[in-house]
Amino acid sequence: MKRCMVVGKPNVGKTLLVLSLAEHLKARAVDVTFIDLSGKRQSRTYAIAAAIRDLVGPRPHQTRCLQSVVVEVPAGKGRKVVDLVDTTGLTEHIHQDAEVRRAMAQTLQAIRPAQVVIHVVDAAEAGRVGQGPPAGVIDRQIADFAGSRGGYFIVANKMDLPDATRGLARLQRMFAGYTVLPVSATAKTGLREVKRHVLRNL
Ligand SMILES: Nc1nc2c(ncn2[C@@H]2O[C@H](COP(=O)(O)OP(=O)(O)O)[C@@H](O)[C@H]2O)c(=O)[nH]1
Ligand SMILES: [Mg+2]
Repeated sequence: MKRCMVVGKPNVGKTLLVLSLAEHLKARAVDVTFIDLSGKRQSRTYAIAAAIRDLVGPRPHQTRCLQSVVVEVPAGKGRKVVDLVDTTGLTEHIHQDAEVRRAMAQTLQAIRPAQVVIHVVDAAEAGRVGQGPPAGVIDRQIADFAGSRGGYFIVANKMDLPDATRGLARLQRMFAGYTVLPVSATAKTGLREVKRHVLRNL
């Protein structure tokens, strides 16, 4: 099965993007498999709305382990099965919580074998930061680490918020040479383009 990883800083909307994408692909329910740090798997079936309620939130590090959602993507006459993998937010500092540190290491290890890596950045935040860079050191590092091969692109999320348009332009300048797609996981805009980019790289 092809694997598509969704990575980025905490709170940028990775989990909501995965679930909105699953919904866009006409999944009515999602089987979420939680892969804990010892590699043990536990699955639960959610209606999309319930998954959003339980798994998305303003609290950073709500996602503590790899969460995998298997979706079928219409491709030509057939369908492709894709494992959408939601991950723990990456930060540049060494996190005080050992469980979060291990979850970050788990994320980094899973990036290499993935066919597609979606790097999510908060466009509204990028538009607000004044003179500073529109994205953090960790975003630069993710692009350097995952962007050197095919199948990598950036999602500028939260385009429904004020300042996001300016943020998008700044991100496109900072990440010149990479594809940067404007999306709102909340308003469900830009998802068709994301789907096309995922399919193109499978
Ligand atoms: N306005 C807005 N808020 C969003 C969007 N995507 C996510 N959020 C909010 O950002 C917060 C973090 O979302 P979540 O998916 O848990 O982020 P994660 O930590 O990257 O997985 C939640 O309060 C979401 O409702 C978006 O496109 N627009
Ligand atoms: Mg999350």
